[in-house]
Amino acid sequence: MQNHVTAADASIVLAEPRGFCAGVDRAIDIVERALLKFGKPIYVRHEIVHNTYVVNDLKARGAIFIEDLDEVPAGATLVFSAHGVSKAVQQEAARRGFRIFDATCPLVTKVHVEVAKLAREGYEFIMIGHKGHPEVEGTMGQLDAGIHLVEDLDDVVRVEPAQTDKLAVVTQTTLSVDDAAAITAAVKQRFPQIREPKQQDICYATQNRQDAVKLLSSQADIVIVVGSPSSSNSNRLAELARRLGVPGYMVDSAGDLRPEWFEGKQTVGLTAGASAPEVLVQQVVQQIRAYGATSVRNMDGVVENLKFPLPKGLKLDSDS
Ligand code: 0CM
Ligand code: SF4
Repeated sequence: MQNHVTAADASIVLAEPRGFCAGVDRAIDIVERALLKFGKPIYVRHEIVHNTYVVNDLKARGAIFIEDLDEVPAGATLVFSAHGVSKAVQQEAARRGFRIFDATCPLVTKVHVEVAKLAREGYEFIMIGHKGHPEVEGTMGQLDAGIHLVEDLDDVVRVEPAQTDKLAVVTQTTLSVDDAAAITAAVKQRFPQIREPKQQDICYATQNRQDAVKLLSSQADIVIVVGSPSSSNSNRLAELARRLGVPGYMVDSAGDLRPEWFEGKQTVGLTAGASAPEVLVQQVVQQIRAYGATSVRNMDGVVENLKFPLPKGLKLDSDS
């Protein structure tokens, strides 16, 4: 027991909301139900959500995570991850005759639908997002051409659409709300006629977790974010705390915590990305208690009640 690393009577403040969002709940539920209904193995294209614990748990229960459809045998059951897939992947999977369940978050699908609809009307797109992220590949891959990625303000200066009469902007769902607003403003300055979505593409879960970290950072001497390195939305939370002048660290599990981070700290803020399970948050709480924190309280925050319906074909006998 490493007592009194923190200040005497240090407290832990838990952000609200934190952790699983409706899209992650649904995606994990789809893999679990597929395992129960069809038996193992169930193939999953890409990590179902970007979390090491979730992926390892499903692996142990018979899920096989792949990146390339060549790795999936004929006749297999295949789940697309919450981040979505390109049209090419969708079509190739259908061509190969797999039994497919699409765990793409409905809020990502909404962006895909908007892109396809406006493209039919002759629009080109500026997409704000992180290069190489599977959601960006999936959304850009809704079209063969005419969708241009910008990652930062420099890219906005460089981007060259073929025409500017019919131009629309779309974003990845899990960006920094503030960065996305600044990049969108620059895009609008360069292309004043550009069409914006009615509602921003950044999802409610990303927005709410960032709002909560802003509040948490005003109360805490350090902010810990539970999340895996590949998780965009989790990274944005730790980055936000640091931008607000509070030391912010992301940990995949309690084992990543370092006692020296907590030396003399009075208030420890704790949150979790949309793909990080609460069990890991509780293990982190236990470890910070072992460093000397004596109390835990929940911040006030937005209550999330959203629940997305499952795709057809996954009803279980145990469902009432
Ligand atoms: O997009 P991001 O990297 O944040 O994904 P995640 O799996 O960590 O979070 C849930 C989602 C989506 C889409
Ligand atoms: Fe959907 Fe947002 Fe959750 Fe991603 S973070 S799964 S877009 S609700």
